[in-house]
Amino acid sequence: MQLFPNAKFITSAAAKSQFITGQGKPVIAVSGKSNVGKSSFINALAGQKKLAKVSGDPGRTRLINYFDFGTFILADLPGYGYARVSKAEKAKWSHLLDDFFAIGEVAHVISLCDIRHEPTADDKLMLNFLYAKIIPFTVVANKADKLSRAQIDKAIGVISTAFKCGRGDIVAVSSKSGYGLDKVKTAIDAVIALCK
Ligand SMILES: Nc1nc2c(ncn2[C@@H]2O[C@H](COP(=O)(O)OP(=O)(O)OP(=O)(O)O)[C@@H](O)[C@H]2O)c(=O)[nH]1
Ligand SMILES: [Mg+2]
Repeated sequence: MQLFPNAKFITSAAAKSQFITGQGKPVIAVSGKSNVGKSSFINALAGQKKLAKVSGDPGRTRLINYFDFGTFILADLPGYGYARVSKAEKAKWSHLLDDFFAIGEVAHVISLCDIRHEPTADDKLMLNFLYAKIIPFTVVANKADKLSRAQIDKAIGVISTAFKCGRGDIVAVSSKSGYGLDKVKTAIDAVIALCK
């Protein structure tokens, strides 16, 4: 299933000067800790296997990768919270992200977390950052294929408590099976409609 057909890779950005601006399309960023499945999620939305690089090796996406999704630009942000990354690398990440959000062209953030685990301190920091910057976001709880329906329901409760948001602000998905991705499309379409 291709929820967003014909998505294309545009470019990778390692610094402010390489950010994509002025495209006349809203930018939707995908954030989340390393290995949570950001790249897999992007591939699942696009219905393509190799659009974004998926890896069992956490911390692989170090750059901001931009994709043209037709009606919007999707930015795959480098994952945070990977313990084996040096202090210098972490500082680089946080400067890159500060610059990225300071440009002010981010319409919405899809904040991915792992449905099986309580949100980490870094997940909470990320959401607090978005609250502080007044950047609207949707929480997407990935890897739902690992849980039963009842466990999914319980996990959404845990995540909403941790993030101090409503259950309705969280979408449970599986980038592997496609579960819940239709709801993400609905949320994205609403963002795009608001930007028009
Ligand atoms: N079971 C299951 N595994 C998943 C799902 N999504 C991703 N994975 C697996 O999780 C691992 C990490 O996936 P990636 O998509 O590379 O994660 P990422 O967040 O882009 O990782 P970084 O780029 O390193 O930050 C891979 O082994 C994927 O196959 C899912 O919905 N279900
Ligand atoms: Mg990735």
